Amino acid sequence: MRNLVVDAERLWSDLMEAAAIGGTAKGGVCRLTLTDLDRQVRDWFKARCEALGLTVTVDDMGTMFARRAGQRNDLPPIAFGSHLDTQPTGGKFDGALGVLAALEAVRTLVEAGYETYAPIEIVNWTNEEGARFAPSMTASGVFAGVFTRDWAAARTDRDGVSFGAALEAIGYRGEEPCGRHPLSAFFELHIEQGPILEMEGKDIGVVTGVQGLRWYEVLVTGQDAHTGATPMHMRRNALLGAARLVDRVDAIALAHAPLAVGTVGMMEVRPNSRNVVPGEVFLTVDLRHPESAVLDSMERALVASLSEICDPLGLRVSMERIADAPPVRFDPDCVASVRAAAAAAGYATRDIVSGAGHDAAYVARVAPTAMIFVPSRGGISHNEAEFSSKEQCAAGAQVLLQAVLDYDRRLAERAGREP
Ligand code: HGY
Ligand code: MN
Ligand code: MN
Repeated sequence: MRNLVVDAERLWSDLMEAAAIGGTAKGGVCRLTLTDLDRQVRDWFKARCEALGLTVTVDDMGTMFARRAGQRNDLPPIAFGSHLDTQPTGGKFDGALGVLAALEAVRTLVEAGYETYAPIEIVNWTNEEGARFAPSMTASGVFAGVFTRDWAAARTDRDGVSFGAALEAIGYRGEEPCGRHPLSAFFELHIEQGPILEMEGKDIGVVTGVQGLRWYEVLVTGQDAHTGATPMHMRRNALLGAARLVDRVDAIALAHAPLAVGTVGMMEVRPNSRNVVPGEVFLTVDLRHPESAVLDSMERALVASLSEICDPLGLRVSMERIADAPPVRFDPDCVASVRAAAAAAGYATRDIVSGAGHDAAYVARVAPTAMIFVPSRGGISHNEAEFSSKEQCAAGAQVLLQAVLDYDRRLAERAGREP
């Protein structure tokens, strides 16, 4: 591709401007999905796309597509993007880098007057994080047929607000049925969110796949009781059971070392009063591993632990699996485009399987897909201290641009080769 180079300063300025929408005192970002802050960043992003002459459409899960025409507009677009929602104590780069690097790539093409063969589209997927509405990657999951739209729209946050109501409230429920939007390919640039690239001194991660993840919701039920007047042997302490479950999830992951991870990230203790023995606890479990068979083994151990721990304590316990995203291998042609783009730019690379979940993991079910990683300082993410440098962000954006153009060239050549 002729010398098309993204503008590092412009990208960084966009990243910092977006980070100010929901910016926190500690330098992070709290911009939960479908809140007014999400609406503000969506409006900001839409205005920037339209200023570039892009056509912005929204589907009925709120996912945004910003389109630039190519030579063959009868072809499905090559899409690239990520998400603009964050964790409650999120960073400036998780998700935003992938969306804004795509914006910068399109700006570079517009300035150069470069017309792609296929149309291209920047995508902002709704609710990648799953922090407010579980599970994560909801919109890309509906897009890929993993969840039905009605099931997703009915998911509620911990205050009982539904996804559908929140989407209406911010004015981003589009007309297009989610999933009726064929893509020629999808590329996602993301921060690694782990320590490997930095430890090995690599500039770019050529992401070959994503590990599997399963999310569960657990309810432990005992009996509210007086902390002073209730003898120990008469208690049905839901929090004691929950605490032992937290420890057991950790033990299950360690028993499937070295690649397994297991976490209880959310817990609600009721009535949460200092002098009441807790009668009910809600908690979440997040299990991950690159192999489905190991996830099955971890799940079996988790299921067995419920009665093992709760029965002796006189507790009732129920568990629901609310997400099961199997391990994903990305499309070889898309991965080859990423590799070629990184090599052309002279970056040091290594192949890597993503520890974190991403929209690309679901999109890969319906379109050829690949991802690009840049290093995270100290491997820290889902943390207000999350950081990648201006140069690292620009390197990722450059590879993203060139990977899309490489894939676009392959599409054109394939068309040229066909009778
Ligand atoms: O959970 C994840 O891996 C992603 O950050 N949503
Ligand atoms: Mn992310
Ligand atoms: Mn995240």
